[in-house]
Amino acid sequence: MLNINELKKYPIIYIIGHRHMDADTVISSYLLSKILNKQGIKCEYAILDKDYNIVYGDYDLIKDNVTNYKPTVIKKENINNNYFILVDHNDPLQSIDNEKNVVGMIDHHFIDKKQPNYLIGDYASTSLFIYQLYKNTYDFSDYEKALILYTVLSDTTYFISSRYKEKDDQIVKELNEKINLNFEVLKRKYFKTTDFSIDIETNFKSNYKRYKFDDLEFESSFVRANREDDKYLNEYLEYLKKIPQNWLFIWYQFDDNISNAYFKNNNVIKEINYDYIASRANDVIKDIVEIK
Ligand SMILES: [Mn+2]
Repeated sequence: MLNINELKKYPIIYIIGHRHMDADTVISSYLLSKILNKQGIKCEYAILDKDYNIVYGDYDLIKDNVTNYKPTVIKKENINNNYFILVDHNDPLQSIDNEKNVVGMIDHHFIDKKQPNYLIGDYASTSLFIYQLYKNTYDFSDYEKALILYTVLSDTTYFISSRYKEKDDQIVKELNEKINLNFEVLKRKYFKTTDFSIDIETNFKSNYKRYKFDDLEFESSFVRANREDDKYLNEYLEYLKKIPQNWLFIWYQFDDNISNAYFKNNNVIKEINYDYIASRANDVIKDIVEIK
């Protein structure tokens, strides 16, 4: 758990997820602020005034189910005067772009550095990790338990991704014991592949993140395709060839459950193929850091 006495020193702390928000970023920031408020820490869940849009794939899931989401909006020019806890990412590059005002972190992505008050858990979603950390000290409501289950559905693409492990499945069963969400119904309603009628510039940047590991810096995005969308793959690879920066692009295809990762580094593109839906954070990024 985060060190409460340490955090009580600050007049107010803003809890913030990554840019281009998904369900886990939205819900983790919301939940952690409720939990820490109960423990006597003054904090609010927040977003920045720029680039804090919700990703296409999670838009309806969030709009329909996170009914009371009203984050505090922090202006970019006020970042330096405030303190932050990062959730669902561990590199300030993906949010406030300022390391020294970070006073805590809870995340589930690959990290190459360790610090006190930085909690990194090997769980399917950050919200699931938060539940595991605080379930004995905080009384999660049924509404909050449902929110946590949505984050798992989103972060594991409805339990298909390699990110979803036996340990996660146990906790999911525990969370769903009483509320009985029907995951099949939710998948039919909310699981969306990429809309390939939209222009390539927009789609190519969907699920965008920036990464930096030592001297290796790159941007990344992915699309979700059906088998019949595979005809567009070449167009996307041509686009990847043309952009100047280092880039990791992943083509997920959900009829055959395969992942094709294309990593462009110093203008050389390397391809890694997976015969499963490979988690960007936990499989692909690790492989890339090794092969670079
Ligand atoms: Mn997440």
